[in-house]
Amino acid sequence: MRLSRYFLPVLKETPSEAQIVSHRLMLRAGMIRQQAAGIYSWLPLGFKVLKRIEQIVHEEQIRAGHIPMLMPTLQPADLWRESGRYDDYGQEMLRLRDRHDRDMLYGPTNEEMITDIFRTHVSSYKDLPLTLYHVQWKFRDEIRPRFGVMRGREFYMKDGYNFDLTKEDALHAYNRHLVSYLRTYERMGLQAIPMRADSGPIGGDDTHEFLVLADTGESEVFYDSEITDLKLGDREIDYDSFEQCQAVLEEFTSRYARTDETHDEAAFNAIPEARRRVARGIEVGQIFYFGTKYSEAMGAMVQDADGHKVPVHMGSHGIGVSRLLGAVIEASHDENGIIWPEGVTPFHCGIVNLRQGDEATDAACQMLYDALTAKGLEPLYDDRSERAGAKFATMDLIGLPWRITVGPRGLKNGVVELTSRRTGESEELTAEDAVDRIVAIYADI
Ligand code: P5A
Repeated sequence: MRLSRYFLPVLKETPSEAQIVSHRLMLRAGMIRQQAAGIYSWLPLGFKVLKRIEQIVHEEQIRAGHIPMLMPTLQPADLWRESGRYDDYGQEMLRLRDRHDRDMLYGPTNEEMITDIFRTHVSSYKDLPLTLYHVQWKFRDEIRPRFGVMRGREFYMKDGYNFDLTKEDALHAYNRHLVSYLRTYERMGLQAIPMRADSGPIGGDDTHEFLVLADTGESEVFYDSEITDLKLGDREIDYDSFEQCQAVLEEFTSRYARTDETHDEAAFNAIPEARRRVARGIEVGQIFYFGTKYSEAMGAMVQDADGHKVPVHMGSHGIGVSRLLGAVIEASHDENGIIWPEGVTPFHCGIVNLRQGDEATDAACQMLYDALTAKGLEPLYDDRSERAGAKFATMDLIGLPWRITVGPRGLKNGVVELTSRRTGESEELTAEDAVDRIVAIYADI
C-alpha cells in the first residue's frame, strides 16, 4: 500500500477523552472512530489489525478441531425465555421489537441459539463430540463503557460451544480450549495467564479467565510469580489426547492465580512471600464448563449407546477479539507509539522514501516494494512529500515492527537502512539483503 493513497487519519493532538494509552494510541493512529458511547467504526488500519487477530483465532480453533460457522447478531427473545435468561440478563441486554411486535435482542452471547441449532439437527451420541464456534459482533449495554475497545458496548467476540456425551468428554473440550487459547495469545505476542474465576451470568462451576498483566487492567489479580515463567512455545500438542491437554491444564493452573472474584487469602498466603503478586490484568478470554444447564432447559438430548435419551454436556469459550487490540497495545508500546508484534502487525514493514521525486530513490523504493510484495508480504510505502521527521513520527506512531529507510546518500554506497521499531537499532545493508531479512523474519510467524 502506498501511504499517499491510503486512508490513515492520524491525529496530531492527544485526544483528551482517552484515559489509557491503548485508547489514546488507537485514536491517534487513526484506527478507530467513536460513533456513540462504546460503539466504534474500524478505520482501515484498525480493521486490518482486527482481521489479523481474527485470523490467528480461526487458525488455532481449526487446529484444535473446532468448526467455524456464523450466527446472526439479532436473536428472537423466545429462545432466551426457554433458558430463563431473558429476564435474568437485565439492562445489559439490548432489547428490540420488530414490525410484527416480536421481541428481539442484539445477542450478548449465543448459548441459547447454538443449543437450538444442536437440538434441531443432532440426536445421536455418534455425532459427538462437536464444537462449533463463530466470530461475531456482540452487544452488551455496559453501564460504563470505557477505555475504547477494551470495554465497548458493541464488541467482536469469538465464541465457541462444545457438545459432549459425558462430563469427562466435556472436560476434555474445556482443556482443549485452554491449550488452544494459550497458543492463540502467544502468537499475538501476549502472555495471558489462566486464572480461576467466577462464571457470572453464563453459569457453571468450572471457569478460567485469561488475563494479560497490565496496570490499566480492570481486574485485580493475585498470583504466584512462578506462573509468569510458563510458556507453551511451539511444542506439538495432540488435541485429541485427553492426557496431553490435561497435562497442559495442570501445568498452567497448578500454581495460585485468581481474580478478585475467587481470591482466597489463606491459600494466597501459603505461597512464599517473595513469590506473591498482586497486580491488575486485562481479561482477554474466558472458558466455561456448565454441564447440562442449557441442554436440560432447552431439550438438547441425544440417544446414548444404550438407547437412552440424555442431555448433552456443554461448555462455552470466548475470546475478546476487539479487546485484544487494546491489550496488545497496552503490553507493547513506548512514548512514540505502538510497537506491533510481528504476528498481528497491519503491514509487515514500512518503506520510508527520504527524497520523494528523486529518480534513484523512487526507483529503489519501488524495487523494495515490488520484491516484498512478490514474496507475499505487505509493505506500507510512505511516498508522500513530507519531511523525514514527519515520516518517521508516523511510522513510529503506527508501530510497524520494521522500517526500511531509503535515501540518496545511502544509495550512493549501495545501501538502505533497516530499523527495528522495538529496539530502535538500525543496520545498513543492500536492498536485496533487506528484503531477504524481512522475508526471513516472517517466515516462521
Ligand atoms: C463464552 C463465549 C461469554 O460470553 N459465552 C460465549 C461466554 N464469556 S465472557 O467472558 O462474558 O466474554 C468473553 C470475552 O469477551 C470479551 N468481552 C468484551 N470485550 C470488549 N468489551 C466488552 N464489553 C466485553 N465483554 C466481554 C472479554 O475478553 C471476555 O473474556
